[in-house]
Amino acid sequence: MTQQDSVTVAENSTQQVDGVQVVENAEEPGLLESPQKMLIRPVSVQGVMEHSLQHRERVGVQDFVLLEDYRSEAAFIDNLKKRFHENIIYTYIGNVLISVNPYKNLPIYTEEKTKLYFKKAFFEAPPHVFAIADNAYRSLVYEHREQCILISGESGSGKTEASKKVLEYIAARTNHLRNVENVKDKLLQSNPLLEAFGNAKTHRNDNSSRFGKYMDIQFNYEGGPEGGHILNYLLEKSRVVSQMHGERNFHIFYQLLASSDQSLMTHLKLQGRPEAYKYTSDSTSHMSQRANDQEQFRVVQEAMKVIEIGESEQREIFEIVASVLHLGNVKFVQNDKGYAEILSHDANSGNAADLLKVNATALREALTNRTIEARGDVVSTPLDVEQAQYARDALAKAIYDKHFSWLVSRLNSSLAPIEKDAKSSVIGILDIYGFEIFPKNSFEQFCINFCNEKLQQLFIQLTLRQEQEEYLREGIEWEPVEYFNNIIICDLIEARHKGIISILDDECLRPGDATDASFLDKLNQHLDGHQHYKSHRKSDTKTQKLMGRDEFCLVHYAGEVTYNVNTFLEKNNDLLFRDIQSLMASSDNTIVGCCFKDYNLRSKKRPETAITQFKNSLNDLIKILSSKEPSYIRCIKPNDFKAPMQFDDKLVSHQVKYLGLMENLRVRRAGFAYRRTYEAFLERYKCLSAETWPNYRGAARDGVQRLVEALQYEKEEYRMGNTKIFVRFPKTLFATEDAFQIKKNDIATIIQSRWRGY
Ligand code: AD9
Ligand code: MG
Repeated sequence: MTQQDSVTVAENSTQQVDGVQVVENAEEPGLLESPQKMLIRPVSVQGVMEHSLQHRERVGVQDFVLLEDYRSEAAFIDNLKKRFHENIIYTYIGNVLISVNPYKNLPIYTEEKTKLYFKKAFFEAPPHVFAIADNAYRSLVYEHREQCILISGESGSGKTEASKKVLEYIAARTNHLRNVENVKDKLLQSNPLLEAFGNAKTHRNDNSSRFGKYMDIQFNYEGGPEGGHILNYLLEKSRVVSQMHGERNFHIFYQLLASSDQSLMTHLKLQGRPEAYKYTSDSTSHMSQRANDQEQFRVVQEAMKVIEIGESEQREIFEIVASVLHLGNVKFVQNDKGYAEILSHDANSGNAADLLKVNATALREALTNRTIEARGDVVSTPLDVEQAQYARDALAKAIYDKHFSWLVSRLNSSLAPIEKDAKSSVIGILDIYGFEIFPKNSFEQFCINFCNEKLQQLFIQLTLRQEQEEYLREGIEWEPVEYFNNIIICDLIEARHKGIISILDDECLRPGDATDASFLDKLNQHLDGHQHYKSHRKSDTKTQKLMGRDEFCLVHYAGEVTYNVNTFLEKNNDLLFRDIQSLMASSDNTIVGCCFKDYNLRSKKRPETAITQFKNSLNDLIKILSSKEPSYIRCIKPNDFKAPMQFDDKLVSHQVKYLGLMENLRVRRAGFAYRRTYEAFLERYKCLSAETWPNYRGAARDGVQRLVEALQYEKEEYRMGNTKIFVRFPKTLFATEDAFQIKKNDIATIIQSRWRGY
């Protein structure tokens, strides 16, 4: 920030950059900029006062703890909206960053802005994702505390963009260090690669991540990045075989089809048009995106090179992607016995088999028959057309899903540090799906919302813990805060015997006539009466009247969600017929072989259900996160139209609720609204007392004590901690700030007079 900016608020200006309209945002100073710096451009007393008050009127407060009416959601939203319209998308709640998606390029990530955050204390510069990144980096390097940055928010709110900014900031921050370029390149290039395979265009986001991602950046003792590790969660594999109208399959299918590499296309037996393939034919918008897909394919190939995925591996990856497209086109006809058959001239199954490097006849057999072992006898039963289609789609999903996990592990082996430093430490970044409430919610939403309950639980524990620890460290008496603890909902879902997951697993493992309906019956039997569970049987509230007989409702911390139980059992069982599994395990495509090799035909033990696997990986994640110091970025989507400058109050209010922001603010404000180190507080306000200005040489704590006495703070308004002053009410701070603005101007006028030679 220039010195001029720090006194005056820049007017908005519009300019063109690379054909994109960018709007210069109104600058706001950090709350703790040094007064000397602010003296440079004197303005009239009236002007300064107006600036100070007007500034707050116009752009709101940069930390919600400074809101006078902190319990009012309307005031909260009003503050967000004011800032949003001034192109200020970041605001704090203490050390939590709230980010509102601007849906346009703002010049706030330039090299100059990046440098503004280098080695800055949290409140020395305006709220920014870079401040979060810098704070985490400094705590890691100088205080040796492992960090994690948790990013949450609904689809399209800007989580992935924020996670990329964190990574880019860290790359820029470590520019001066030796031998890190290669690692940084790999870390940065992992994004376009994973996005190609794991992201898709949805109604809510043109580049929606369809998987959860936790990435560790590993640092050596010098603070240089030395490697990384990625954990992936629950890829939305159903997208491989069908998408909602107007949405797309994963980007890579279209990118590959748009490739201009003719020899590759011939090798993959692809015709080059998404409409020709069942799995990619639903989307209506591919023509306009073809050029972009073509360009992105080059980006993906480039990323693969950086990650050191060689040509033969690349070829195998594309063979898998192409095989899925061919599989989708495999057609079944009903033979005279009523069973499914693949016509002999159907080239699709042959193409798929060739690319998957399995025997073509064996593939046809596996797609139309099912082998069952019953009391020691192995019996092969033919499938009807519907069953065969199900088997084909299940295979396509399994291949894509397993190959995606393989890709992540391949990335990990490339990102693994060459020489792991014994003292290496990590910053983790979590970019995971936000809470989902759709008109119709299924198994996937159940998993995602369960994940969000767990993260909310962690958030509550850690925020309260941090707050409590700070009070303890500072020797200030802890004032207990009342809050809603969602552990009751986590238990409802995952408790060992009567939890929803265990009831679901019991039904999935029960031999005989278990169905989605019998699962729902069990839920109602065991959970009716629980304060967070509602069955369709009781219809005393508005929501329940709308509930169908195949639905149940959970009262999540974020609100009520009604789930439809259809396909819960099937999705949780996630079965692939054994013939298909063993065939894939025999593949000569090394990746396919590797993906299915764990399948053990002899094993009597059932594989874990989908939800149990997810629950276990989630609990592992919570353990990882709990061991680190967290920072939070809460992302908000301002409208449903992917449009700039539109702020939909109702939509935002909904997100403020389900991100638990009011609760967060209440906890943060329960004690003291504002706290700063004695040094920082004194540095800014020392001019307000004759005892500390112009020269003060004593201890900072004593200086602050004299200052607050001079300012006539009441006893109830503040506490003196070991290293910080705690101010209870925003109005106390604002009065001090206003006094400071006036004083600063007085001094400026005096200096100005001297310059003029008076
Ligand atoms: V999802 O849950 O993966 O569907 P995200 O990750 O929350 O979702 P994403 O980061 O992909 O959303 O942002 C959606 C789009 O909003 C981006 O493609 C950008 O076009 C736009 N966006 C998000 N953040 C910013 C920003 N800070 N500046 C400009 C932004 N545009
Ligand atoms: Mg995303």
